[in-house]
Amino acid sequence: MDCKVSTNMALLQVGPAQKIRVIDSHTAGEPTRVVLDGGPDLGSGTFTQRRALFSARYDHYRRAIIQEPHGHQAMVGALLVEPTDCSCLTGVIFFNNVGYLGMCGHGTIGLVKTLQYLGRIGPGQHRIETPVGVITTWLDTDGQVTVTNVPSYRTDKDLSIQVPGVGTIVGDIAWGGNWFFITSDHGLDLDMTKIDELIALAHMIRDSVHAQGFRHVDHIELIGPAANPNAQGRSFVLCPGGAYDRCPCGTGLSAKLACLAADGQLAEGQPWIQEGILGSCFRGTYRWLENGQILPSITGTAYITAEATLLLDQSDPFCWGIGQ
Ligand code: PYC
Repeated sequence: MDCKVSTNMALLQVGPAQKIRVIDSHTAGEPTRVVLDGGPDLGSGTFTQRRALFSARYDHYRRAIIQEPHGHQAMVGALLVEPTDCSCLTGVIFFNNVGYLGMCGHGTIGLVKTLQYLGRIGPGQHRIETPVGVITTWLDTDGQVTVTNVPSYRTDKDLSIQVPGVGTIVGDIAWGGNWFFITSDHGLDLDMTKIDELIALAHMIRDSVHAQGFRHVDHIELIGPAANPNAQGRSFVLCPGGAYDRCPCGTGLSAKLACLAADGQLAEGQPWIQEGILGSCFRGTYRWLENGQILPSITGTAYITAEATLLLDQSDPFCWGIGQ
């Protein structure tokens, strides 16, 4: 069969496909897929109701958009929805290979750059509604995006977690838009050459954190020294679906800032530059709120990598994704 014939046959086969239009980007190495058209209609309820509806009735869209063969484990999806707060440019619900996120720092940076790429926004301030609150973004003329996140705080300090086969690991639990167990007490180098060990250890820590009653913790953040002399720390973050965050994790950095602030190790307004496992950096600062929580701001940038139309051919047994 010559190439021309097989190409034509492929075109014939995709005729009845359902289409989902997306823009892909990466923020410091971590991918985001913004859904422009063809996603589920979640109605006009509260964000909690809409996220619950997404999960209960339209979870197959999440799987089709993020899982193989259209996506991959590390990708975070961003479904644009009408905001309920009219001061917001848009609402967004973030999702990944296993479920739904409260907030996503790198995803927000990717979303802002995507909206700029589409010509929908220019430099300046843009508010965005998420299921965990309204965030404020600032798109700079140099392409950097600063995300002023939801209020962040630490709930537990110096928790001793018994990890079978490893020993006791001491760390904190903090909220930065998602829940994190954060520890420097892991004994590993945060280096890509150790990625398999890091993933394995973080999984064991997460199982033990859950077994000790902290089931709400969905991300594990290991902290270590930075390689870059301009950075103050380096992180490795295990995401809920088992992928490691390629970037320094915006919500993880927010949670880390809450711990640094509570320990008096970082003053209000002072920058904390955190590297991720690839060596790419986010810059974080915070200000105190009257209730003792902090308001973190995270700065980074993103690059557009694709404009695509996902084709969901209903005769393809994997068109709604591989996996749960
Ligand atoms: O940047 O907040 C973040 C994030 C969460 C999960 C992956 N990245």
